[in-house]
Amino acid sequence: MWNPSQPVFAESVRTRTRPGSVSAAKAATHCPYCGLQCAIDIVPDPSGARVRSRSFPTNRGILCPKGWAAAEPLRHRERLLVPWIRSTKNGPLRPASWEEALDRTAKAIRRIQSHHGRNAFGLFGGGGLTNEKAYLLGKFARVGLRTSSIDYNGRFCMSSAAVALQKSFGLDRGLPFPLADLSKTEVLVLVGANVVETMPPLQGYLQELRAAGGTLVVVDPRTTPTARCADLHLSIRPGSDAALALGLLHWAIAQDWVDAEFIANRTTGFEEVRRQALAFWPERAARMTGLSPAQIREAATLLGKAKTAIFLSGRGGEQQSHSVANLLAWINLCLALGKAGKPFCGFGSLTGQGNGQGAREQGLKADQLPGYRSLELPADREALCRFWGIRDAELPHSGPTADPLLRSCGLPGGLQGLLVLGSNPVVSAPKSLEIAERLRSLPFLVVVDFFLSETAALADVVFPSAQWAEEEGTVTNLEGRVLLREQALPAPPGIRTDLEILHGLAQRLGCANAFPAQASQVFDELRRASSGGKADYSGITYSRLRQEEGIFWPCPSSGHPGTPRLFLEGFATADGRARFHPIEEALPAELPDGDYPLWLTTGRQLAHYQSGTQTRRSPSLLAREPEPTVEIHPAMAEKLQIAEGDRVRLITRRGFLRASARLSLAVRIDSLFASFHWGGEGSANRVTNPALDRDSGMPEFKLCAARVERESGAGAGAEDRSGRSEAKLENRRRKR
Ligand SMILES: Nc1nc2c(c(=O)[nH]1)N[C@H]1C(S)=C(S)[C@@H](COP(=O)(O)OP(=O)(O)OC[C@H]3O[C@@H](n4cnc5c(=O)[nH]c(N)nc54)[C@H](O)[C@@H]3O)O[C@H]1N2
Ligand SMILES: Nc1nc2c(c(=O)[nH]1)N[C@H]1C(S)=C(S)[C@@H](COP(=O)(O)OP(=O)(O)OC[C@H]3O[C@@H](n4cnc5c(=O)[nH]c(N)nc54)[C@H](O)[C@@H]3O)O[C@H]1N2
Ligand code: SF4
Ligand SMILES: [Mo]
Repeated sequence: MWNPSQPVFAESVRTRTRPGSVSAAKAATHCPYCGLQCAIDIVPDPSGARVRSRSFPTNRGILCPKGWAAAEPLRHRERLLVPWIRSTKNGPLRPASWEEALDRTAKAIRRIQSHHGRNAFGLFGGGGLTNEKAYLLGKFARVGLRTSSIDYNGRFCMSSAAVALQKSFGLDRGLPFPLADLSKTEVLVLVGANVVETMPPLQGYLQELRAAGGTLVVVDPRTTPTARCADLHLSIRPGSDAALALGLLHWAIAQDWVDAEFIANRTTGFEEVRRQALAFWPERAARMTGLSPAQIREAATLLGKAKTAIFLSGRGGEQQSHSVANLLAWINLCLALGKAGKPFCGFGSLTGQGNGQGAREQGLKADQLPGYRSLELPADREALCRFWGIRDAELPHSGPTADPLLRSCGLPGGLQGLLVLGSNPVVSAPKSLEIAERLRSLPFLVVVDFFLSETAALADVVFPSAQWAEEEGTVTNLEGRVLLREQALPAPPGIRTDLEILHGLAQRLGCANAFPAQASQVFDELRRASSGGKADYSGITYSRLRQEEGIFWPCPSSGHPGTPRLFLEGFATADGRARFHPIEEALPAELPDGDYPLWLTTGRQLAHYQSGTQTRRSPSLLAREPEPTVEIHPAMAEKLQIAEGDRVRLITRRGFLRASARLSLAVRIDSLFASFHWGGEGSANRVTNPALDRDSGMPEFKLCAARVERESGAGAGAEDRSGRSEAKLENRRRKR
C-alpha cells in the first residue's frame, strides 16, 4: 500500500546523494507553477518531501508562497491513484484497471473518428506541460489521430501577445532579453501586470531599478501591490490601454521626442501611425482613459527623455476583445521612441505559465507545428512531413481555437470526443457554465490529471498522472530560457506519466513506435524537429542543461551558446525591420449601463494558481485565501449597503457568482475585482464575457459590466448554506 507520508526518493536521486549527507539528498528541479520557473530542491521530510529554494538567474534564491507550498499537493490524500471510468453516461465514476481505461479510450477514439470524421475527436492541452508532453500531444493529434482539432489553454493566456509580437517583430519570444536587464533600464513600464503578486521574485528587480535611479511606471486600473511600488501609477479606466498609448505617442511627437533615425533605419509604417496619433491630444486621451492631461504629459516626458526603456505587458490589456490592438498600440509607442532592438530596451510580454512559452513552440496550438512553424506555410509543412515521414495530404491544417473548439462539444458537426490534458476549462474558460454543459453533452470525455478537477469530474475516463516532481522534462521559461526539471521523487505506485499514457493509447491505435514514453527520447526528437524553425532547440541537450543555467533559444548547434538577447542586429521580419501598425478602434465589447453599472475585472491573487486544482489542495495557501471574494471600493460598498465579509451576489448578463465582500481601496470606485481560482458558485467565469479578439481568439476576461448586491434576508441564510464555498467544505473535511 502506498503510504503518502513515507519519505520515498527515486533511485536516480539516491545515486546522486553523498552518503550520510541529508542536505545532498535532493534533486535540482523547478517550481511547477508560473513562468518564472524559480529553482528549488526537493528534500526529504517526515511528511514526504519539502521545498528548499535554490539560486537561479530568475529567482536568485527567492520563492513566493506558492513555490514554498509546491510539495503539499504531491502527497495530498485526494490524489488520484487509479484510473476511473463511468460505465454509463450518467452513472458514477468507478475505479478501473489501466488496461480497461486505455482500451475504452482507444475504442472511443476509433468509433468517433470512423463515424463522424477525424476532426470529431479533439485534444486540449496546457501551458504547464513540459516541452516533451506538448510536442508529443501535438504529434499525437497530427500524426496519430490526424485531427485538426487541437488547441490549449495558452489561447486564454498568451495568444494576443503572440500575434502582436509576430506582427511587429516577426517573432514571438515573450521577453527578447534576460530578466537581469530589467534593473538596468532607465524607465520600466508595467502594463496590466501585477508582478508583485503574480511573479513575486521580480519585486527584487523593481527595487534594484529604483535604487539605481530608474523609474517604474505601472499602468493598471487597480492600485495593486505592484502599483504601490511605482513612481508613477496610471490608474486608467479599464479597457483604455490603446487610447493611453496613442495619447503618450501624441505628446512624444508634439515634443519631438520620437527617434527619427531609428524609425528611418529599423522600422516601416510609421507615417500612418503618426497621423493617427495626432488625434489623441492629452485632453482627449485624458477623457478616454480617466487620467488627467498632466499625468499623460508626465508619463510621456519620462519616456521621451529616457535613453533606455523597457515595456512589459501582462494579461491586463491582453485579455480583451481588442487585445491585439492594445498591444500594437504599446509596441508602436516603444518603436517610435526607438526603445527596441537595443541593449536595455525593448517590449516584452510576461509569459504566465511554467511552460507557456515552450508549449506554444512545440505544436499544441491550433495553427502550429514544432519549432514555432506554421501549419499553413508550405515550407513549414514540408519540413515536418519529411521529419515525421508522412505525406502533405495526411497532415491536417489549422483547426478551431480554444473557445469555439470547446463550445462545439457535442453539437452536430462539432467535437464528439475530447482528451483534456493539463487544463481545467470548466473553471478557466469564459462563460464556463455553458462549457460545462457542452462537456456533459459530449459522447466521450477523457481527462488526465492528478486530482479530480471540475473538468475531470465530468469525464467518462479519468487517468491519474505523475506530478512535476515525479518525472523529468524541460520547460522554457518566460525569458525563452530552456531548463531541465529533474525527477525528485518516485510517483505513487501504479501511476503513469502523461508520456506513458499517450504511449499506451498509441499502442492501442497501432502507432506506439512514433510515441516514445521516455522524456529524454522525446526531447531528442523534438530538438531535431525544431531544427531550422524559428524556435530552434537543436543544439540543446539534457547533458548541456545539466551543466548550464538554462539555454536561450534559438540554439541551432551543439557549440552555440544560445541567444539571451534578440533583435540587436535586426528584427526577425523578412527585411529585418520592425513594423508599425495603425490601431483599429478598441472599445470593450460591453460597457457599464443602468442595469450593470460597474466594471468587473478578473485576475489573480498571490496565494492561488489558475483554476486552483493544485493550490486549493495546499493547506498553507488555502489558509491565506480560503474562499472566493469580490473586491469592492468602500465608498461603493457603503452606497450598496455592503459590509466587509457580507455574502454578495455579483451579476452580469451571463449569470451570477457568489462570494464574500472584501472592501478595498485598491479597486476604482467604478470597478469590482474577482479572482478566477474557484470552482462552483464562486467561479468568476460563470459571469465573464466570452467576446473574442478577432485575430487571436482571446476572450475578454478583463472587462465586463456587472452589478453587485448583498444577499439579503431569509434567502441569504438559505443561499449561504447552498452556496458554501468549496474552500470551506475543504477545510471542514480536513478538520474531520
Ligand atoms: N499568484 C499567481 N501568480 C500567477 C498565476 C496565478 O494564477 N496566480 N498565473 C500565472 C499566469 S498563467 C499568468 S498569465 C500570469 C498573469 O499575471 P498578471 O498579468 O500580472 O495577472 P492578472 O491578475 O491576470 O492581471 C494583471 C492586472 O491587469 C489589470 N487590468 C485589468 N484591466 C486592465 C486594463 O484594461 N488595462 C490594464 N493595463 N490593466 C488591466 C488587473 O487589475 C491586474 O492587476 O500570472 C502567472 N502567475
Ligand atoms: N476569468 C478569468 N479566466 C482566466 C484568466 C483570467 O485572468 N481571468 N486567465 C487565463 C489564463 S492566463 C490561463 S493560463 C488559464 C489557465 O487555466 P487552466 O488551464 O484551467 O489552468 P490550470 O489550473 O493550471 O489547469 C491545469 C490542470 O491540469 C492539471 N495539471 C497541471 N499540470 C499537469 C501535467 O503536467 N499533466 C497533467 N495531466 N495535468 C496537469 C492541474 O491539476 C489542473 O487541473 O486560465 C484563463 N482563464
Ligand atoms: S509560482 Fe512562480 S514566482 Fe512563485 S515560486 Fe513558483 S515560479 Fe517562483
Ligand atoms: Mo496565463
